Amino acid sequence: MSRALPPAAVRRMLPLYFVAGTGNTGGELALLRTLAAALEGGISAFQLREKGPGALLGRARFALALGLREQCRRRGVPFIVNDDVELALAVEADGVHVGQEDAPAAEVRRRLGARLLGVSVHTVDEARRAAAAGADYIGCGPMYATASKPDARAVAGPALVRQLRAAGITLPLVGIGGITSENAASVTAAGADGVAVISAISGASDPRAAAVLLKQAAMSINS
Ligand code: TZP
Ligand code: MG
Repeated sequence: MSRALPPAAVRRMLPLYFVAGTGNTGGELALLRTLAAALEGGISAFQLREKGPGALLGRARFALALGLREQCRRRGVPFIVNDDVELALAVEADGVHVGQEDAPAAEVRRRLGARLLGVSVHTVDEARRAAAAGADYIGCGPMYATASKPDARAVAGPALVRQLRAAGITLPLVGIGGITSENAASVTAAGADGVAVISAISGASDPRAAAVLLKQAAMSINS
């Protein structure tokens, strides 16, 4: 098993992790623009999550990923691809994020080599298995009610983060689901290294300003 980076370096990528696809912004151009603004606002990682009705496929998906990866690379921010290991390898992404229903984490770890591997978890047991499979970080949620994931599980709240930490899970960790600048500090106060958001940035009228506020809120505890 070859993890990409020491945990301390991964933690530094997690304070504000922006997740989005064209379905969240209303198209490719809007996604590229939103990412540019979010990068200016200080996001620390970006995940392309291109799924759901109308998701781009094939060459259009590849071209979009390349454009987004280029923007991230210019800023020195990791570019992660949701689920699609082939796409991640094709565009030389910095990593892949998988859920419990996707390809097994250990198999993805082998295919990725030293790229970053993130795994979504909902229980202590899933977190232990993600660690054993070689995950570099875990995402857990939903922290709060979300409209961005139709099949989201029941709200677990920051209590889930506390439960994972109390059980000895030391992996770098982000909370996700319904996070805003109002509640982000509760997630990091519970023991998360950062927050992952879709709509708080993709749905903001000023995504740059939204990112600035979210990062301040998330880091008010860990800094
Ligand atoms: N996984 C758990 S909740 C969620 C995902 C991808 C959606 C997060 O979106 P938002 O808009 O930040 O609630
Ligand atoms: Mg998935």
